[in-house]
Amino acid sequence: MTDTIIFATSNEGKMREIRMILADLGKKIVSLKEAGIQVDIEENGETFEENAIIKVKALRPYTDGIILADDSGLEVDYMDKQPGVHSARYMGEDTSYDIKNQAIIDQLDGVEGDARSARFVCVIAASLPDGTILTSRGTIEGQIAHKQAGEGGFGYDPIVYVPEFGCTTAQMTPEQKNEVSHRGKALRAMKEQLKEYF
Ligand code: ITT
Repeated sequence: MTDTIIFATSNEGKMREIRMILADLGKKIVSLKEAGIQVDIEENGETFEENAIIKVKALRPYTDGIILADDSGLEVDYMDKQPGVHSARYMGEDTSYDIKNQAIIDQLDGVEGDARSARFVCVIAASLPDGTILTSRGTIEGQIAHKQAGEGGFGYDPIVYVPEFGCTTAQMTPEQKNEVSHRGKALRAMKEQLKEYF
C-alpha cells in the first residue's frame, strides 16, 4: 500500500492540525495543493458524514492510494445548530472570520449561560484502495464567548469558549487544541480503524 495519503482539503488551518495529529502514522500526508490537484468539489450533502464522503469520492480518479477528508463545522444551539455544514460558506466564503465571529456573538446578545451552548463537529472519511469507505466523528462542547479571544487556530476558534479549560480554542496551544478538539478525536479514531489495513 502506498506510503502517501492524499488529504482532500484546501484549508491550511485544518492541514496544520492534521499533520501534527497524524505524525505518528508513518505516512506522508499531502494536501490537494501539494498533490497538484485542482478540483472543485460540490459539498451538497446535508450532514458532515455525507460531505466528508463526497470529498473522498471526488478524489478517487486521481490516485489509487488512501484518501482522507475532513468535513467540520460549528453548531450553535441557539441558532438551530447553524452554521453547521455551512460553516465555511456562512455569510460568504470571502467574508473575514472577524466579521463572521462578531455576527454570531451579536445574534446571541442577551442570551446567557447554558443557552449559549455550541460545539465543533468533525467527521473524517477515508477511501481505501479496495473501495472501502470508513468514517469517524469527534466533537468538542463549548459556549459562544461574549467577545472574541485568542490568536491560535483558525476560523471560529476565537468564539468557542471551553468551560473546563477556561479559554477559547484559539487561546489553547496547538498541542492542547489537538488533544481535546473535534478534529483530534475524529482523527485518532480514524487512525485506529486504519491500522487494521496497514
Ligand atoms: P475543505 O473542504 O477544503 O477541507 P473548508 O474550510 O471548506 O475546507 P469545511 O467545508 O469542512 O472545510 O468547513 C469547515 C469550516 O468549519 C471551516 O472553514 C471553519 O469555518 C469551521 N471549522 C471547522 N473546524 C474548525 C476549527 O477547528 N476551528 C475553527 N473553525 C473550524
